[in-house]
Amino acid sequence: MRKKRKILLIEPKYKNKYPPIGLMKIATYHRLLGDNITFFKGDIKDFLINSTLNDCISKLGEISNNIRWYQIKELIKRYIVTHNSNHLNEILEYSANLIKNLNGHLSLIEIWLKYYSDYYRKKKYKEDIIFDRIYITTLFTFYWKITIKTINDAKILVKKIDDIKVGGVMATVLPDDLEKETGIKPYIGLLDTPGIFDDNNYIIDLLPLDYSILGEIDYKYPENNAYYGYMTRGCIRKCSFCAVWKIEPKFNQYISLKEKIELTKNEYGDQRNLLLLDNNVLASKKFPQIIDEIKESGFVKGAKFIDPNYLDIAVSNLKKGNNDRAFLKQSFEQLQYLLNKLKREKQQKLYNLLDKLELLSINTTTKNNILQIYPKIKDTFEKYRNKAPKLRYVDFNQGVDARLINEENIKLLSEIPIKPLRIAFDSMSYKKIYVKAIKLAAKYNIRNLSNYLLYNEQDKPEELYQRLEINILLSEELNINIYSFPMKFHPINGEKHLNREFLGKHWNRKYIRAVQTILNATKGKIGRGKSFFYEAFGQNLKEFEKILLMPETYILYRFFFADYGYTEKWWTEFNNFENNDRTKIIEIIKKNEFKEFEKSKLNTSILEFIKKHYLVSRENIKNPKSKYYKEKQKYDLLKSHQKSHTHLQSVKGQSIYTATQARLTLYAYLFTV
Ligand code: B12
Ligand code: SF4
Repeated sequence: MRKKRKILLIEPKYKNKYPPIGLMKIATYHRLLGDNITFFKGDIKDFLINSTLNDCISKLGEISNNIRWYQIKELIKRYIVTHNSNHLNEILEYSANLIKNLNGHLSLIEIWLKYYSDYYRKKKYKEDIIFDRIYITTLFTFYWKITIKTINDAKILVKKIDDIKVGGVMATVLPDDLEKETGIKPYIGLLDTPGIFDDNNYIIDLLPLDYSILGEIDYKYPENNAYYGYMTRGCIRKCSFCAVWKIEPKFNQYISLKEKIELTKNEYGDQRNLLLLDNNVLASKKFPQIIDEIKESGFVKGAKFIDPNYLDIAVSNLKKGNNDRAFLKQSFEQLQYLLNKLKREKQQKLYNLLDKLELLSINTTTKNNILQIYPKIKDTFEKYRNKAPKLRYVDFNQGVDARLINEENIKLLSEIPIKPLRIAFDSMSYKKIYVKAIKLAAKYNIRNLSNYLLYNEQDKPEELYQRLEINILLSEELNINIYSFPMKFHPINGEKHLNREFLGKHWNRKYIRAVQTILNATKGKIGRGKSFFYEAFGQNLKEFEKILLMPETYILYRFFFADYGYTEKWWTEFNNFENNDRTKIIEIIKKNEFKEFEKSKLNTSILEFIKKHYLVSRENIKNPKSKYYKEKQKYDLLKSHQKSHTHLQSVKGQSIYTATQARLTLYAYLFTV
């Protein structure tokens, strides 16, 4: 029999919305081969300290099992990392108070604590923590630094560098740069041929996802209750700003999904939504089949989802020995859920049982004890688990191509619970096509749209305003909800492609900050609501430009600065400058560096103006000693009185959604920042 291999899957410590689908497929592949898999998201340093800490705690547990070592986990960790004798004494004191019969236990505890601290600090783990193979996924190119560091740090965890496999989006877009920095030749593109890593016939790209690995880590992906997949691959186009044609060069018209959904459902439980990452699904000639299969997989209009019994799923996987680490955690979380649901005596009874079986902390939870408690509580769990039905949605997350929308395919899309429908509006040159597409969607009663608006590429700032306004006006005219999702362009190669600092030729640092300041306050999207839009972005292009030039803090706390007269003073003073001076000021503003500009070439009135308005920072608003802080406190109080008054008015039925309310809504948004 082939030896079980130790496999480590790593996702670097960047923030991302979706789970690492590539690694989930690789996990399935190695599970099919019977290997041992560990998934980790984070820095290698954290990985090393956590595994040393866990080994240390289980050793201490062998010495004395009546101490809850996990309760002083942080203290033990601090000692391991620092070797500080104060921490050691604290742990020993804590232990002495709890061990009834000391009998040499304390010196054993001390020996092992010192051993693990030495082990970590002198990097002795180098000999022990060796994996047969490590897979590291990569995503956005602007996460370059953190990704390269993770790859280089992971080298101590393998015998030879060839045992590290790197792939995914960034690795495919920048393979040469990656090899230069790490000495590792990455895998380019998809794992869509057999025998890539071993001598067998599995095609990794076609395997179902292993959802269980997600339970091994604490990071919660914002989109975490969905089937993820592709029903097509690649794209028929080659837009200059896009990396898809490098990552998925062949356009694959149809990839079946139903069977994978069934498998996932049986192994890991039903998922609520369907999240499809297809780049250009409407380009597929098999689009009608795609829609049919989506429906057959349970995603018909009005379909409801009920959470499966997560405890049953966890226990059945524990019994099969599928990923104990993840399913122990899932069982523990479900028991905690039940404990919180129960009341009074029932709750106390369960508490006592959990206490007896050491199931009150994840660190003492064992498979045996879960399997022991399960028959005793399974009926109660079934009774109390959440069974509230929720609507299911389908999301073609990358959007559909407006140029390909027609009566037939939009009708088909309207037959599944699509929410939201995403149609990119990347340039004003597509205005006609875009408006036609939106009108078709509305005709087929698709009412929720969330549309990507690329900016900072070839576009001008005013075109962003115009596209936003078109969405606002269309929402009103067609009585639909179009969310606008402005997306800042990041190049995939050339200048500044490894960070997020690229500036489009018509853009500058200040304008980008201004747009982001408004967007941050609304969580990145602009919803329906004419008055709201005009308040936030200005009544017209002229006002929009004024907002772009406005000091950032004045944008952030818009109404406070306006109502206290600061904004007006800024604007009047700005306009009072001679043309020449105004040009100089605009140059400084666009660079958005108000502390570090060449002061020597400027007259005092310009310097005074910049200092007075552009050096007012968020800190000034938060600092109790500053005049802005005091004024703002008064202002907030006044506004909260006004707000309750407006609320009263609308309750009486005198107003539904007035401009004042729109202003207050924006005000509320802006103040949550
Ligand atoms: C889904 C998606 C998103 C999601 C989030 C993705 C996530 N994982 O969290 C959302 C919608 C939020 C998003 C946002 C953005 N995205 Co995006 N996104 C994508 C998309 C469609 C898929 C990325 C993904 O998750 N793939 C899942 C992969 C990893 O799974 P897979 O394909 O099955 O994996 C195969 C291979 O990759 C490989 N593989 C994968 N991992 C590994 C590991 C090893 C070891 C090996 C050997 C192989 C391997 O094998 C697998 C099996 O065949 C890609 C386009 C594309 N088609 O790839 C764009 C893409 C990655 N996004 C892109 C962009 C530009 C963005 C935005 C910057 C847009 C914007 N202007 O706001 C934002 C950035 C968000 C942020 N964090 O700031 C660009 C990347 C550009 C860049 N510079 O890196 C892409 C390439 C699209 C494009 N138009 O060019 N995005
Ligand atoms: S249509 Fe979309 S996916 Fe295709 S190349 Fe253009 S931007 Fe990329």
